[in-house]
Amino acid sequence: MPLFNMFSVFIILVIFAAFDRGCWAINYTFPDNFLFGTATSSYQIEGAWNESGKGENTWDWYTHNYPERILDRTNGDIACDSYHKYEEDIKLLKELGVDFYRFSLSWTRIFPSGFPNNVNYEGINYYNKILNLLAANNITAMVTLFHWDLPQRLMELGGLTNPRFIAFYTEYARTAFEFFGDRVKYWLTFNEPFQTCMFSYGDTRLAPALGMSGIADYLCGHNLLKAHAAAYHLYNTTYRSKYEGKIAISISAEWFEPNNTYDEAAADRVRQFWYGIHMHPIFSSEGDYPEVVKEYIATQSSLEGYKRSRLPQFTPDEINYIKGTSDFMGLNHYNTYLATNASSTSLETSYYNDIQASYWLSSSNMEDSDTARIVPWGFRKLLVWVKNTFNDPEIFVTENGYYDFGDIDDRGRISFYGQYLEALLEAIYIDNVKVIAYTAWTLMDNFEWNLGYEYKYGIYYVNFTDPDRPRIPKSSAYFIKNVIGNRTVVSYDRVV
Ligand code: GBH
Repeated sequence: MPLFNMFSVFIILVIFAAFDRGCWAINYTFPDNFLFGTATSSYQIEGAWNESGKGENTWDWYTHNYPERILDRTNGDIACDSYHKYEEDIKLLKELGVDFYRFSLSWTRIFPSGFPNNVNYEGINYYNKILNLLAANNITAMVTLFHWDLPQRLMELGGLTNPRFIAFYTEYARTAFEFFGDRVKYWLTFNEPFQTCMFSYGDTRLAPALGMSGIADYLCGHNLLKAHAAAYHLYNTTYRSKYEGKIAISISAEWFEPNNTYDEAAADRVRQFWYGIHMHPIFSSEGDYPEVVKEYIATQSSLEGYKRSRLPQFTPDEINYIKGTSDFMGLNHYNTYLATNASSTSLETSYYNDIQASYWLSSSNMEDSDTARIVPWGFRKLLVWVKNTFNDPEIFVTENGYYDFGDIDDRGRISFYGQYLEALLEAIYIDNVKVIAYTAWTLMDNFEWNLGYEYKYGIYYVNFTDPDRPRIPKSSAYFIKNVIGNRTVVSYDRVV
């Protein structure tokens, strides 16, 4: 039948055209209640580092005292100047059509010394203005309480390694709930325990760069989990009935793929050391650290001559106190690594020796590594792993993004977002993972920590040489806007 033949030819053409467009051919649509947003953090965008009563935090201190530790010797003194330009930022959000905006509070704007007395009302007022304007624009607020800018005075007391941190943090959280709770639908207690502890206290990559791997990182994580649970319980008992918000934690989880089939145990061990260590106490039904993490650290500690494990122990009460303290799982995801078993005989105390495995991005060439940096199947595998390992939690993707070096027509970023969103849809529809929201990191180019301003993750370009810090939409901003508007991943050439 000629009609039938024409139809077949048409279908084949459609399939070829789809593959030609980078395989975004599945055409799933996002579920009706699925949410889209973008994210930023206080130190990375606000600037105004010593204005209106704000106190010094670890990143002010670190960048001012050790400028050479930042790739381009810059800092967040001015950054995107969002302290003065928040109205413009909210216009961008409106333009994109996002459901929510994830941003963080600067602790020392609210308590300049870090200690929970003497609230700085100018700081409160700044966040009030943002929250009111978001509400006026129908944009839901998602607020991170702690995105790395710790009060410097608390750092001098040992920061997160001091158990007293828990009480100071809880009072800070209480103040935030009191002042802002009526307008915040989603709270995140901490951004990324792994980066917060392993990179800042273990390694020397992020402020305060203590470099006490295998000791300070575990102490930090231990207190972080308790502080998180304390804030959760406080919200749960005192504020939830009044404000009906949700409270959770954001955990960064890269995917670790075995390099060889026999490396599966090693790859899973790396997953457990990177994020299982912080997920398991909160999201598993038994609570506490993962067995494999406890076992490897204990063995290694004893070989190194320690009388007890370097990993602190939770009491049974603490295990119960921490278990179940997150209304959903906030997940930050960027890359996929390959992992292999690596038995180390070194007796040097280090987080990395404890793991007895090594891992790497499959290409180390930063300038030309899209095949290594765009690995959508790794994202999908991660989502499935989380579903299977932690009783199928609701997953709120709180960050996902891609850096380049500043193209306005940022096709690499579009390719990244397109493919990761497709993978996410496959996880929802094929693997039945409960993914409820997606957050693009980040709204605009900003201070990328130790990498300064050269590495850019924004979907809006910011001109940092212009004192006015103008924001310009990149191609990816149109792409994201289109995804949100159409609730499906629309191919690039139909967007720009
Ligand atoms: C997040 O950290 C942070 O929450 C956020 O503040 C930060 O701006 C964002 O990621 C981007 O870094 O492996 O060579 O491709 C997560 C740690 C470290 C993840 C750098 C992405 C990319 C480097 N990030 N990594 S590479």
